[in-house]
Amino acid sequence: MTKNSMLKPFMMCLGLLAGMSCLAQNTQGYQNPVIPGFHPDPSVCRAGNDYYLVNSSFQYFPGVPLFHSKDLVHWEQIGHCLTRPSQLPLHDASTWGGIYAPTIRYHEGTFYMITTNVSDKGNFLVHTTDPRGEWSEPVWLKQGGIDPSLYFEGDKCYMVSNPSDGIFLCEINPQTGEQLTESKCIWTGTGGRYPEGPHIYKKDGWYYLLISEGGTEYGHKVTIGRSKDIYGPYLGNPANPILTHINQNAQSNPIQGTGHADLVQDTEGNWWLVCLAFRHNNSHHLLGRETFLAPVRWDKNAWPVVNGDGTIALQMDVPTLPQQPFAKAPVRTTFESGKLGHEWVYVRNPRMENYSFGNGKLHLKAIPVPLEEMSLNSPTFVLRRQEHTDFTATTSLQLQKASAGDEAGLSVYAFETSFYNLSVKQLADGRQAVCLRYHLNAIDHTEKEVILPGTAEVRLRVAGNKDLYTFYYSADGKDFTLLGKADTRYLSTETAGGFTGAMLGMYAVSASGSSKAYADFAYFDYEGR
Ligand code: 6LW
Repeated sequence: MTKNSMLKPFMMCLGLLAGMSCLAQNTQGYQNPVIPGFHPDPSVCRAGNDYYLVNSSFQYFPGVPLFHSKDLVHWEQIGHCLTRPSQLPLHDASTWGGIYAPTIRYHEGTFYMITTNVSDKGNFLVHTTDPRGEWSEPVWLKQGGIDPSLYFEGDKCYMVSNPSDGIFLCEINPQTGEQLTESKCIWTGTGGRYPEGPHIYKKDGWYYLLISEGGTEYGHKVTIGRSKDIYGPYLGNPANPILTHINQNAQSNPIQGTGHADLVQDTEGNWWLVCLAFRHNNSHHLLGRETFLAPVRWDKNAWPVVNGDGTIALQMDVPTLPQQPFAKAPVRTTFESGKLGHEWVYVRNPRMENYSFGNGKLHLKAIPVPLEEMSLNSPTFVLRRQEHTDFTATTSLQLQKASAGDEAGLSVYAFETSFYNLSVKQLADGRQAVCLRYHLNAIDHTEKEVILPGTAEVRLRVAGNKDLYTFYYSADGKDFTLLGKADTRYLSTETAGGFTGAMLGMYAVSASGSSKAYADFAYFDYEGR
């Protein structure tokens, strides 16, 4: 055997490996959901090489989380569109109120976000030239309904929404909000209930109108019509729905409720769709509606085809843009910087005087607004989304200057009617106890109350899996003691209801208005698996 012939199999092997790595680059694949946890009603736009995405936010403040991506697969939250009470009065909004589906569009250097505040004056838009900065004051719009969207063509700006059982179109002035033409019904869809979530696109001389039908539960689907005239008539795609998990081909898919979609063309000319869906466990879903991504084949003059057969998967083995992931979020939130990251929100409009920072801690003033209060009031409560089915969250707090009945702790919260609270509570005799309470509609149950050895700092922990939340505490900072377990399904959308999803938060509640109680939280750890 010559030296060359000995080297040949080695070289072939190298060649094969190189080929494989080249294949791997073109077929990188990705994991759905691309934005996990309560992130419904996604809308996406492209500005140059950058992509921006928004979600609905209901009763939470700030409103409309805003994400940025370079590859449509990895998303980083860069802020919120609605950061001031003047943009987002939440009155007595609960999970069914506040901010419904938004749309984001980029036109000639300006970003527009249009949405509905169902607890206030309805439809409005805000705009900015710097999406990482402040957005404008609301520009209020006359055309009603939910799910407003914008379509720009030349110097014209069109608005669509669903004021009644159909999609209505009008022309507006996006600077003043003035409605320039009469609202006209342009499509009612294919007969599914709740035709909503409309978006208009223009391609190959056709106006395409993408909508959702069937409602946001298991019957959800995405349909599309097209017309040569923006005012219609729109002809439905004979292959509608273009995305749904309602049929046999997705009956055992862990993803259900696919709908409420938006389309975007990437820098390489390929089309993609973002949509909402949920991941269920035995027909219960806990994390709310999440944001998913699917590739779209959209040939000239043809109808768009979503991921081949109109279904999506958790593991998507499809080519993507060159992937540009962001650094993983740290497990620990500390409070030294004196401000909270973009993942933290409040229920309704927070009373900021009840939140402060000192000695590296988050200082929460206990006020007599319990988490179950459904009113204009905002409890002292700061929350983040539960983004993983399996997770652990831990915080460390000290309740101080408390009167009998005052408490502070860690909440696993669906909304006012449904939460589990793990707290440190002040007793009448001056001692403190750690307490596990279930609040599930008419059921209000204290599962366990354990007297603490003193009034020093206490660590509280909740660990979640698909079936159970398990609650622990530690009075010595070393060993954790099991306090109790609770079924996840009571906080699920199917049981608790709601448009949102499970949240984890730190709170402080006083039993009376005269208390001087407060709690200092040293950190908050969230570790998803
Ligand atoms: C949203 C509507 C919907 O406005 O649910 O699933 C409503 N789609 O389009 C609330 O998210």
